[in-house]
Amino acid sequence: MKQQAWSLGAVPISRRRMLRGAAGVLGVGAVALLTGCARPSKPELVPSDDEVKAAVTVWVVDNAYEPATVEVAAGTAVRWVFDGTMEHDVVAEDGSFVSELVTGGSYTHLFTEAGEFPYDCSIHPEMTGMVKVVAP
Ligand SMILES: [Cu+2]
Repeated sequence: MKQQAWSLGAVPISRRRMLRGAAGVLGVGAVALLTGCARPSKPELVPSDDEVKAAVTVWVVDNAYEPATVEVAAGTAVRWVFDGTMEHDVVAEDGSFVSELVTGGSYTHLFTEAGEFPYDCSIHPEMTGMVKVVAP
């Protein structure tokens, strides 16, 4: 008898806790969605220069660019070949070359001006690379 009174009283409290817990989980999800949408990091896609023969190939694997640093002469192209099992992309810090997120295929960019062009993968911050373009 005594125990039943306790459990009757306890049910609404635990139910309230469960609701609050669910609201908390939903809140975290909403924040994650918002940050996902609000993330300004990925600039507009830049079409691949598929018709240009590349001077250098960079392999995009899980989770690295190999080699991470390449040097080419101005007027030549770099081709990235996607060879990982996960999606990756190539995003120049200055937005001058930006590929789609893909698991295969390739992306080519023709470098016309000398300079240093750091880039990374939009979903794997640990994936960083550098294209050094020197005067021909
Ligand atoms: Cu990646």
